[in-house]
Amino acid sequence: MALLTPNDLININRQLQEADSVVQKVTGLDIKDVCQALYGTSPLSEKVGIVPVTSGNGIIGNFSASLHAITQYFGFDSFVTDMPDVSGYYEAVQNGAEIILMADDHTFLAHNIKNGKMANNQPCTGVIYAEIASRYLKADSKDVLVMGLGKVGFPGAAQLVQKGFRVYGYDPDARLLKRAVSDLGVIPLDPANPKKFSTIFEATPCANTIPEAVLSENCVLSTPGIPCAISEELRKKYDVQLVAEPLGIGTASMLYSVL
Ligand code: NAD
Ligand code: 2YH
Repeated sequence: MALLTPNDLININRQLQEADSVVQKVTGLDIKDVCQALYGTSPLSEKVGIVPVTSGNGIIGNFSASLHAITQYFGFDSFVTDMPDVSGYYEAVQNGAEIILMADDHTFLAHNIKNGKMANNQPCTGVIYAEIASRYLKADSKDVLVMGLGKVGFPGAAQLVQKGFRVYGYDPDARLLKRAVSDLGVIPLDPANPKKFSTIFEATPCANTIPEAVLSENCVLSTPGIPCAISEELRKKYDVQLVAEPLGIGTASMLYSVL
């Protein structure tokens, strides 16, 4: 399980603003609009309690502060509890939190304690990055490439299939590739015989996962994967529209999904 680092989260507001500009350029919508279209909800200053969690590898510097900045950016009335863990949860509810945000090393959840809805970061991240890719205004076809079919990639691939895209996929884990083929009808990408795509969704924890042979000029690469799936050199060479941000877009998807 890849954990975020404090470095990933430096200047989260600027990272989110830059990602929002690319999303607008690619889809004509900002991140809030995409979330609203996806879930049919919009925030009404709901109170969000952010609870630091010490278990496992412990508190990640900048994590709770970044969630605070992100929730404010999307129009929530949020606060970080002074206490972590169970005491923090108690403090959040005592102080009127309607939605709890908290993460350990394995699960990052949003729980709306008013309506009972709960969201997990991994599928919510996959779904929104895939949705952004699916809305590329200059896409040249309904073909889309999904690299990585794990906990984030599989739900993203499912979203694209459900929207009527022809989804090509690749994962070096043969079991995961087979599941995507049998459950979703994904077409396995033959690495020995690649084709070019104008729309790519990537969700792996590895760098340089996108071979040059699949890139077309001005294609969209929508990727939550950390580190980045493409080198700066290739990004520039193909003028790739890169949607990549470490925490905010996925968190927005979680929050809108529980409203
Ligand atoms: P996962 O381990 O469940 O899945 C990753 C998959 O990538 C694996 O199945 C692996 O076999 C595959 N893979 C590895 N190398 C590959 C390659 N060269 N080509 C194609 N597939 C390859 O991980 P996950 O939970 O799905 O997370 C994926 C990435 O997304 C991680 O880097 C994680 O940190 C990141 N993430 C980011 C956000 C965000 O908000 N930006 C949110 C959640 C997860
Ligand atoms: O980064 C993570 C894990 N990768 C789980 C998220 C799933 N994409 N967890 C964050 C841990 C935060 C820490 N416990 C804190 O500061 O509260």
